[in-house]
Amino acid sequence: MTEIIESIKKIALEISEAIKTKDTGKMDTQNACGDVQVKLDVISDEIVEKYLLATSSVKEIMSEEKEAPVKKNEGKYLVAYDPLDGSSLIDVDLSVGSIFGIYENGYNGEDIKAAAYVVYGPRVEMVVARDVVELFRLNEKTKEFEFVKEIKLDKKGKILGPGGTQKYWYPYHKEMIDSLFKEGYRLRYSGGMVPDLHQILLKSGGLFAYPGTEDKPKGKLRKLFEVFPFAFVYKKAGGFGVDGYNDLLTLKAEHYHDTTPCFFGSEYEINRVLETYKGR
Ligand code: P6P
Repeated sequence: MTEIIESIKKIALEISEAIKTKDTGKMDTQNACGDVQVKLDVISDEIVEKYLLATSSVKEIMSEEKEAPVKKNEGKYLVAYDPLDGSSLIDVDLSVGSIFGIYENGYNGEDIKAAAYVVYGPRVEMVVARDVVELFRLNEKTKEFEFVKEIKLDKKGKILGPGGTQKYWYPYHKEMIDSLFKEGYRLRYSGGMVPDLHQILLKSGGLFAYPGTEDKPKGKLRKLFEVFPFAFVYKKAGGFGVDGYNDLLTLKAEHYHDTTPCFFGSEYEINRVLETYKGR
């Protein structure tokens, strides 16, 4: 596992350099999820593949950008990753990220054994979740990731990231979001899952919601590459990740690019979600 984390540090260094120097333009292609690709999506995916396939403990890699996994004849772990999540935000200079789920024997929620993500923002930061959740920050001079602190969520927070197209929210979901704002929650939503969830972790609490909607009943965010890794991080940080009804890590992936409604946050906010969705 340590070997994979060390490879992710090298990946993060190379992607952060690419973001600063490479063309942020769009391709005329779509990825396996149907998202329009930017050139940096392809470049980042190539960087991840290079390092993970050279990591002996990695048996298979599955990219959000691809239809199928790349398999090896050695190794123990399966790594599902989103090489550059929120890449469409790069050309407006907002923070983006890379997300890694480290699995064993399969890609269901129960199979995830560790998770990591990288935020490419004013600073490059990396969070690694194994038994605990650790924050690292890139020292731009030494090019080393330095340990900063362990991340723990409080039982309640103050910020709220309400994703999804509001026009298509179910009425009971809208009522819940409105009631939280009436309680004084502050709107914190950039459209980048990685910085949005990183902010709630570093502010020690709150709620991020990407619900099922009338136009997308199964939500938008992908189980293997986005949802299960962050559900693992939040759980290890003392928070919760649910689909409105159940712990996200009890879910199965019906196919590589399966999606689910998802809510990540502290105890108070997640209890509100479960109360709202109960019986719906
Ligand atoms: P919307 C980025 O495209 C992404 O996959 C996540 O990073 C982000 O949380 C979500 O989509 C934003 O979606 O519908 O608000 O643009």
